[in-house]
Amino acid sequence: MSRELVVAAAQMGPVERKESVESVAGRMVSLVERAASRGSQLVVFPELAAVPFFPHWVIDDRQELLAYYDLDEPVGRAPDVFRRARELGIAIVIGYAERTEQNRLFNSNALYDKSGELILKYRKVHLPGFGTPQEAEHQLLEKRYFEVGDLGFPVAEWSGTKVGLAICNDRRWAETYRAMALQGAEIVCLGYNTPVHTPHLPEIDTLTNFHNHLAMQAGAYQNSMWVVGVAKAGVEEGVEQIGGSAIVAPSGEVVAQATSQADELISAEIDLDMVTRYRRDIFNFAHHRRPEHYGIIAQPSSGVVSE
Ligand code: CDT
Repeated sequence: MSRELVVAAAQMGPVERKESVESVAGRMVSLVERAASRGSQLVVFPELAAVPFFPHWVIDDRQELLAYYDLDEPVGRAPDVFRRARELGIAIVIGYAERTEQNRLFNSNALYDKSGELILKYRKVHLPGFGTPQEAEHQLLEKRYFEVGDLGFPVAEWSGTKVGLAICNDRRWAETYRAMALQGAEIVCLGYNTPVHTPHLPEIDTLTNFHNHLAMQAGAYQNSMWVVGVAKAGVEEGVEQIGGSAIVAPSGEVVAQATSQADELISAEIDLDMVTRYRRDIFNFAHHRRPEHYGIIAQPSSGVVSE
């Protein structure tokens, strides 16, 4: 029996501070409906989907900051999105800022099945940027506003497959995909907010889109998995972010790609047996991997030779 699914990536345009919660939720409902009309079983939203990417600026007032976080789960901020997804029988992945009962703060991603049950939560491990404000055109204060995720890279069974979650900067790190592939994940869903301009390394500005796809395509190919990568794109609070949302096959090929920097739904029929075929052959971990020969250093340095 072939194992095929239709998955959708719900790219979002900017979410400005002045936009109402109802307006953002309305845009998301429309994307859920478009995904369902294409027969999708899963729709994936970006990192911090329903709020502006607030690590791009300094917030000193604690109440102002906490307004961007959801207690444990993102359902309360946009209940209509979850209600519509349940009505249409579609699973949903959504990135959000998580505040726990103990006031711990994480950049999180969650997978809900078609009945609305939470089946997987992930907390971002690779937080980019700084813990203190920098002299720069815009900030990247994830280390100030979030703790490093404490859940590892968990994987959940869903709809006859195994799914893992990641968030934005995680996609640049080889370990992200490998940790989930070794647990049998066949699909990795991730959202991102990626500025076109990197203040302290402007030489990569022209490469931002290339690096986005390079990272996801390499992760997919080297681990024989499907990757669904979803942007929050366009100019948000003065920061221009890339689009380029993509669905990537285990071959490393991009099978669907967004072309705008606005709300846009892309989808693809994905063959999960492609994962099996690649993992039985070229990427048969049990037969070909040799971790005992990698000489992994217990306390890695920055990797910069002069330090
Ligand atoms: N949100 C997030 O993780 N953004 C980072 C910016 C890094 S700047 C090169 C990203 O990896 O896209």
